Amino acid sequence: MAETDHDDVPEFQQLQAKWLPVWDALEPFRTDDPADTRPRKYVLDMFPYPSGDLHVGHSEQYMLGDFLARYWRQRGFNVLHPIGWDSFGLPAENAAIKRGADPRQWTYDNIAQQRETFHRFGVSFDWTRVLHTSDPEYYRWNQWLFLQLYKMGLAYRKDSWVNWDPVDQTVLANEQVLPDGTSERSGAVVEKKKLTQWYFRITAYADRLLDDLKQLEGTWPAKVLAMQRNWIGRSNGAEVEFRVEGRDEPITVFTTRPDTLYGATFMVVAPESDLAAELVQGAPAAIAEPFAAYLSRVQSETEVERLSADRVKTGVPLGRHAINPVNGERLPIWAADYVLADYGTGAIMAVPAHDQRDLDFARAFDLPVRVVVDPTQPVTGMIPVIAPGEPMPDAESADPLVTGVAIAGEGRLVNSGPLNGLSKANAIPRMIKELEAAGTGRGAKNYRLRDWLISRQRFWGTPIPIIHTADGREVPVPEDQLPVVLPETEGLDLKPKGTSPLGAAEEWVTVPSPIDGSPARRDADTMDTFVDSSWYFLRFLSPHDATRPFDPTEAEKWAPVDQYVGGVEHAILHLLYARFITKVLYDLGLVGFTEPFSALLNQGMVLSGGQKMSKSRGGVDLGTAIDEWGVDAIRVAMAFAGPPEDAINWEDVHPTGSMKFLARALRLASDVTSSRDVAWASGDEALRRVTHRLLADAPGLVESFKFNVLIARVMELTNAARKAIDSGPGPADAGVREAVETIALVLSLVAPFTAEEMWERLGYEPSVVLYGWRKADPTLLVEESVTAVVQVDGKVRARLEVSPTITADDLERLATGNDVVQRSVGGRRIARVVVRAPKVVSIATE
Ligand code: ANZ
Repeated sequence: MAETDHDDVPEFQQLQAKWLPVWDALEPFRTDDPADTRPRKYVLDMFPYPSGDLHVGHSEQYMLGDFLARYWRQRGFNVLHPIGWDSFGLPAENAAIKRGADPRQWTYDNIAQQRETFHRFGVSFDWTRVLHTSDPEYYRWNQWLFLQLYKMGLAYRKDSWVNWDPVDQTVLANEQVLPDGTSERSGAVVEKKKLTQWYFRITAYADRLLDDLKQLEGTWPAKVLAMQRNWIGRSNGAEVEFRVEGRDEPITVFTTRPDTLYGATFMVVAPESDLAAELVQGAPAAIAEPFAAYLSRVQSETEVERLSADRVKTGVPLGRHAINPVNGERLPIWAADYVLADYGTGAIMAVPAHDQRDLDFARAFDLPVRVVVDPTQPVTGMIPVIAPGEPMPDAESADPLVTGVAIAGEGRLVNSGPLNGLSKANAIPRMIKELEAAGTGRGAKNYRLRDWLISRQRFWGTPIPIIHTADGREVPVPEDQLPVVLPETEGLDLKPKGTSPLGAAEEWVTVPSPIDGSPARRDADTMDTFVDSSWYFLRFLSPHDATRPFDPTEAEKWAPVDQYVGGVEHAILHLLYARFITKVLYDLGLVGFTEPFSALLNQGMVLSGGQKMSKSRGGVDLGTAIDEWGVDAIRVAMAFAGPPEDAINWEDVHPTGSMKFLARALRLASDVTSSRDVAWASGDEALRRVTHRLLADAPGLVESFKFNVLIARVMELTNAARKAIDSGPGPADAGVREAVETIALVLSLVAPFTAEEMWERLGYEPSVVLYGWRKADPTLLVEESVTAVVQVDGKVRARLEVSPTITADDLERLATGNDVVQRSVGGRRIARVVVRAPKVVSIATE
């Protein structure tokens, strides 16, 4: 083995060149042996998008998945650890447009490059299961999935206001619009457009998506569970019907506060709703014109702007009135942008005394405010807001009209007929009961979650398997005619223009109707790529099955995924969609579980100069880093930089230090002189203790993802073994061999090339990954003692042998009771004792 001239750093490049072909020939990571009876684990990394080559920021995730896959393999499991590419999507298409090339070319060139880099990086993938979502053999099953949802009534088309990205010229799912109203993809300010689009009815699964999160508590990051909960956003309340003068149908509103119904003083509808349009129909110009002007202004606003609490309220009256069902009062109906068309029913009862936005609106337009919950009347069982002895605030100081602050809190009902005197909590169910009895309302739940908009007006995606007949019917493509394969791009203009480029592929788009053969047209839209990634974990189980999306027997064996690894940027979208589709597959009887990913690890980001590493900001290319430091040094240095959930700065990653450490570990393996048959369970005891403590602790460290601590412990053992060889029992000692073998076995999780080389030098056959984990000997785990120093007035007076886990109280008692210590204190009084268990006791006298 050649070594460079500084610090014995070996040529790790040579190790890579030596071992990669050995692994390729041995294929120790394949999982397709039907006779394999080991228990199974499925470790999955979120599959990559092929946007150019990998940088070291990407490598963190795949490295962590690899540590875990290698660990479970050593623990005796048959571990499935597959890789594939999420290879449809806009960047390929945009790059292709820029260069006038085919998106296929760009995509598959990048995949080849990433694949090569993953292979070099020594990730233990089962390379026989590679899939690409842009292959017809994959996306035909997206189309199949679409047809199943269609049959179940879960895929449908409707006209609605959608998020429009004016740069990419395509619609976006709500989830793809950032809180500031810009597109997650292009950064453009998202507009609203009314279009006919395909949706998946994910809202039908809202309760299950929410309730099943309980299954994931403790194994998914709490933050991700909270984000899923918020996104689904279930509110409990009631629907209330208000009769409208001059209209047959009532207006239904959703409210979380039915107890405040007596305080409703006006109603508001979303300006862009069909209801608003209908209510102004035939209105005089004095109403219709301001309304039209207001509507066009609202259409350019983002949802976030509209909902912002501290915004000046705007709106226009519609000249119509509704009747409050509980007291018959006439309520004027307004249109205002703070009410959204697609939340609840798109109409609200406004209760300005108790809702801040309603109050702001009432104050702006001089509408009445009526308090119906009195906060000065304490509610039994509630901690009183007014301290005893303090004067009760007079009604005036709580009047929202005076203070400008709505009363959202507890209190007793007033001005509310039969509800008077009740607490808010009691008044809500009571009001619901009354509404139900009168037939003017009912208890209801509402969700923030919207149906999933899945159609896109772009080329590089899965064609939607629907045919539109000349007489306006939509006919599903018969399943035996799948896949509907994308046409060639030759002569096709891919530039975004608001309609799908596929619509211009005349030969492709024109087909005979499956019903009667008359001329018809294919649906020209393609699917959101989140459809592709919503079920890919199942396709890995039988990736080349030409007869079905996945083999249910294989799914039973392997799924759900035991450990999923990926970025927190997918905390909402991807995970929610995969959870939804899994439940649909469950309902179809195709899988026997309802959650796809039993455990989730979110790796932290790799930052460079304090910013997320990316190509454009000069991210460090993984291939180049491998050339410079070698695979193992990068893996060790990244893992050592901190807990995997935390962000790490590339500036704190020191592969050169890791190279030196790995060189030292490797040198140990060359130095061991005892033969392979030397008995474990003998040899230098101090060293054996260090070895066995590592063996005992490593599983816990790995399973709680503390790879940084694990590496520190391997370093500790490496130092101890070096000392034993150089100045202890020497290289022939059985304890030395045991220590070095343990280093190789544990290192094989993080530094597979070094570990493999060590293993060979220790006299074994490749591959180290085929050797099992070793058990710690419990007799070597018994605690040792540590030396505690006792000082009196700054001078060391005694040394005590104590347990490393001794408590401060016990140690103080031992120290002050010690003869020598008592003698040196003499007759003086002890002023202060400072204890730092288990190492120091410091006594000060007066
Ligand atoms: C009367 C009321 C009185 C309300 C009160 C609140 C407090 P969450 O919790 O988010 O579900 N709302 C209903 N539909 C709306 C829409 N399309 N756009 C804007 N706001 C809408 O909020 C439910 C509450 O938000 C509902 O309860 C309604 O106002 C408002 F003291 O009704 B409430």
